[in-house]
Amino acid sequence: MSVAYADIKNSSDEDDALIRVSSDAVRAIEIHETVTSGNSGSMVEVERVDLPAGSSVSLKPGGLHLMLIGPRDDLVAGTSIDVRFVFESGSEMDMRVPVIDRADRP
Ligand SMILES: [Cu+2]
Repeated sequence: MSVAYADIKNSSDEDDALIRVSSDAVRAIEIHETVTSGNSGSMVEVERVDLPAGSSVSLKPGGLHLMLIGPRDDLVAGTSIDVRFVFESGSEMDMRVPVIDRADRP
């Protein structure tokens, strides 16, 4: 399982939310959040990431991340994939994000 991170900014003056992420390079992408309790960490899928007007959110190790499900064979750490972010407002954003192998550890 591979993981990817990105910084997402809502530069409009309307509240928005990230609701879907996809890429031709993988079968599916889930938005996960790493939840740490005590010494152990686990991941939960999140349905949406709220983006109030003018705010930004960083997908980073130990927090929100993109879980790449069913990657192509040649998808390895160190490469990048084109990812489409779809927002509640209907807007879409294409971004090239680096792939990190098994970085879902908390
Ligand atoms: Cu995950």
